Amino acid sequence: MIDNAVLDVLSRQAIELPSWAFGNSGTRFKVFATAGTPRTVQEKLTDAAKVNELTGLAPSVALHIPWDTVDDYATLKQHAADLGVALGTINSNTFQDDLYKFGSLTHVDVSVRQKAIDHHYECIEIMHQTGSQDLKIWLADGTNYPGQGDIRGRQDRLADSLRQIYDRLGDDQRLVLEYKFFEPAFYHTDVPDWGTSYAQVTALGERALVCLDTGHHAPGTNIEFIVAQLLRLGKLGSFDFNSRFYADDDLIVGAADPFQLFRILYEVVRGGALEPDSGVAFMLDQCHNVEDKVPGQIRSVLNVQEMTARALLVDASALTSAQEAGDVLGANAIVMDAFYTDVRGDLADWRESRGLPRDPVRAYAESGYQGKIEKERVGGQQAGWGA
Ligand code: AOS
Ligand code: ZN
Ligand code: ZN
Repeated sequence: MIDNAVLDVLSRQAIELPSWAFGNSGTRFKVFATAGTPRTVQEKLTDAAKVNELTGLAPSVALHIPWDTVDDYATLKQHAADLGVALGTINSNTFQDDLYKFGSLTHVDVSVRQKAIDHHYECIEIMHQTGSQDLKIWLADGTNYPGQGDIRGRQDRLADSLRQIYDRLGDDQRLVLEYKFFEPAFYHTDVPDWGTSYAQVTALGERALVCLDTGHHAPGTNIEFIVAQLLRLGKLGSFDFNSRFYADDDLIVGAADPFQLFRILYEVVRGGALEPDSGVAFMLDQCHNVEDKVPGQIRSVLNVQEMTARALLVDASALTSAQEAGDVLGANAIVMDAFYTDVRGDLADWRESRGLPRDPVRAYAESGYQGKIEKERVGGQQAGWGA
């Protein structure tokens, strides 16, 4: 069913894991402590490496600063390499200090804004030491009430702050700007949608791109259209994959709506974004509040792989013919045939042929790893405070 051309593409697929997925998480009502939770960034990397070992899909780990702050990033980089993974995207954080109550890169107070800019300079310095390519910026900036802030003035200050950060990047480094239409600000956010992110990054230059978090859209939004448009414009820098049922709940990607994930990945395939030189980075941005974290991450990368395989099964030339002939039902059937194809058996065979477990989730359960970390690690951390 799955031919070698599809397997060839799948063999190059890489999905970056977020270090914070391995920490304890929850909601504002309760953060559940889970046995075996990493106590240090090094232990988060160990867990991430386990996911990669069992799936062959997750060769890098995104860090969050200051959550993953260490004294010596060169040693951390080596530690990751020894585990068989690389350090990936550096995520800045201007959303948890009192200082940033009324904004960070958009703040009216020059000294607060400078602190936020300086934090990004620090992140860029870390990127030089870790060898990371991308600086990912997600801002909690926004307001809760009409009139609270000057929406337009905030855009201008954001543009100026981003300019200063962008100009500090090394030649091989990129900036990706994530958008989110609400939360924690409830009236307006300063980067609410792909259009705002696109406008801001386009003003900066070639190495500034949009980050699309699949959980950051209003219900009913056609996310695959945004993917198609950003790819068409050459401005899709990265994905934060997760699922949402109602809002930004960072659930396992593909859990809420596998068909939506398929449609997104179809546009990824259609837009050439799986090609090695496409410049599109694929990351998870998830939390595991009630399920075990390592198998949660394994399930997640497998979901992406499975839907990528199905998207690759769409018969592109037949689809074009049907579209050009105005064959509405025929065209739709071609897409649905691919979506309904169960690729799990083929993928299991393929994994086995590459020395990977047929069923990585089961292999993890049988490995004894969970019991070992539960015994060894006492007092694991909440996602976030790693330092
Ligand atoms: C926040 O909603 C965003 O998705 C960010 O990517 C954030 O940095 C990440 O969730 C870690 O807190
Ligand atoms: Zn995100
Ligand atoms: Zn989010």
